[in-house]
Amino acid sequence: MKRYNGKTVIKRIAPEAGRRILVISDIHGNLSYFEELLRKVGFCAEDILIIDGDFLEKGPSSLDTLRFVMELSAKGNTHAVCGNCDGWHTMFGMTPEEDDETLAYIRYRGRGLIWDMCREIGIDPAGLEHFTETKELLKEKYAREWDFLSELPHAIETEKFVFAHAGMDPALSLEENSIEVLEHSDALMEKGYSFEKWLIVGHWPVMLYWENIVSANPIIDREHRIISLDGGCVLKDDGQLNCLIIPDADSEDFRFEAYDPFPVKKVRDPQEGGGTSYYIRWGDSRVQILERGTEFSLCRHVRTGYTMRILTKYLFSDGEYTDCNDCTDYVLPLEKGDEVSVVETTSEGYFVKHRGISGWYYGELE
Ligand SMILES: [Mn+2]
Repeated sequence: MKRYNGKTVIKRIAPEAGRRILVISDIHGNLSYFEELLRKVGFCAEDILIIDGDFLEKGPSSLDTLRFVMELSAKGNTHAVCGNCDGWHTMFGMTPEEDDETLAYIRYRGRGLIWDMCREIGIDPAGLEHFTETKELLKEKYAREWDFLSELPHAIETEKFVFAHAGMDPALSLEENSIEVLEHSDALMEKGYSFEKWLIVGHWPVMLYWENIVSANPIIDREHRIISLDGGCVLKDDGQLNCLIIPDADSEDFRFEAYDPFPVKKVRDPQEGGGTSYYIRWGDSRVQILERGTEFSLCRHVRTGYTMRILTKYLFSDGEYTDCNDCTDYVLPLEKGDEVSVVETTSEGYFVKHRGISGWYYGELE
């Protein structure tokens, strides 16, 4: 694959003092989350908006999201960087054999930019045998979109900040970093890197950095000057879309807002919470079912031996092995009157989020 060939492109901007810089990453075709979040932060013409990559794929409306990002960018105060899910223009440099691989990938995903484009012009990707001819047709029909994607920088730099989708190697200058490192470094915060300028990334859902609890809030690491933003919107059942708010081009007084679509309710009974808990997550989600029930099943996490009751609908099996969606048995400490957003309502209790942290609540809601 030639996905990451080519020269690293850096865009430099100099935001004027007094303007907010808003940063959102990993929208993943979830246009409604994006629009709601912009409303929530009061996005306006005075703000600078950085879209920190991966605005496409996985969610329901990639093409509409792309068009909205293009529309915002045309106004001059929005700047997008390319993420590993956005660079579809690179498919035009590929061979017919590679096109078949692309088609297999598109089919495996079942949704995304290419599906949206094909559907719009009346083609069903599921009915295609080869992709090359369709690819050429898409090239012609969507010239504006390809131009926009191919012109996206791989990072944006200001005097104080670097915005890249996934990571950076601090031993190299920004230009010397490869496109692959900028767009596709996994688990950046586990590498032990420190940066001179603040590095602001998405890509790796922030909850994956936690051990026993699930927090979707941005992680601000002042010692190493890294901010990690991806709240797992779409990818996690309890995910959210985060917006980092930098109040001024020079400020380190970071704040954030988040949007998720879950109904907000008030806690009626206080709950102490805490205790032993574990977070079973993507990439390490193999479990053994000890006792299968219709609503919950008692499971043992294979790697750690930790046992947890998991919603049966979160379990999936390939016949041989069973895995599960991300889940935790963490019990949230809550006060009467606390606002929580309700992710799951079960016969035993509610799986809720309180200030971005997910867990169980066993009392009544107002
Ligand atoms: Mn990504």
